[in-house]
Amino acid sequence: MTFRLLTCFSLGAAVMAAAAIQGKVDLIDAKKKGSAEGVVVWLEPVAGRNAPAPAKFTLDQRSKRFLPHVMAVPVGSQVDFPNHDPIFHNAFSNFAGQPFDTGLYAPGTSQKITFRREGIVRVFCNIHAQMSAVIVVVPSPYFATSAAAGSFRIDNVPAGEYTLKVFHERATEKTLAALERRISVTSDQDLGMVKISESGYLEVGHKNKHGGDYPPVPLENGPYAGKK
Ligand SMILES: [Cu+2]
Repeated sequence: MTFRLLTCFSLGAAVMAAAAIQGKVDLIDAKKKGSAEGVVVWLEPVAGRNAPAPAKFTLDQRSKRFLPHVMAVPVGSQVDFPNHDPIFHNAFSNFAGQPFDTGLYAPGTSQKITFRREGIVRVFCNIHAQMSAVIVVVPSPYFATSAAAGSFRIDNVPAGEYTLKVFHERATEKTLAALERRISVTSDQDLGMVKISESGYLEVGHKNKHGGDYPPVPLENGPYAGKK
């Protein structure tokens, strides 16, 4: 009997040690209603740090787009940027976060970058002004990216105290800072609706990697044309 009780207790503790934290983001005050996809939510332990468990990720270049547009990776992760188009592409960032530049690379080839610092990395292509992506480098293994309907779920979160943090591309830093809150994880938890205001967000253009303007017609038909 004692043995059985102990077994039950251990099992219960094991289940509680890996909780699922879920919720839904709701984008409000938007100038035009967009998809709720691509909001990154993560949990940072209040005391100490949990090793972020770096892994390999892929950010595709396809039809002159970066896919997915927003991606979260733990610190130390490697991101591959395969070029699936018949033209040259580039990937660079010169914003806060981690600056990098892959240089131009040919159709069917790939470049990879390892992100060693947490932060928001805004990624562009030096030839195509319309290509952009955001890599959110998080210092924690507990993160999720919202689906189109806004739902997110972070699995395998050990019991403990955490700070909940949120990144949304169309929210101001002030809005995002105000959304930070402390949560206690003891078992599976539904955070309910996380309302994120897009008020005050201004879309600003970006320069090419030299800090200059993009030419009105991409240079892809010139020296950067791929094999036809
Ligand atoms: Cu490009």
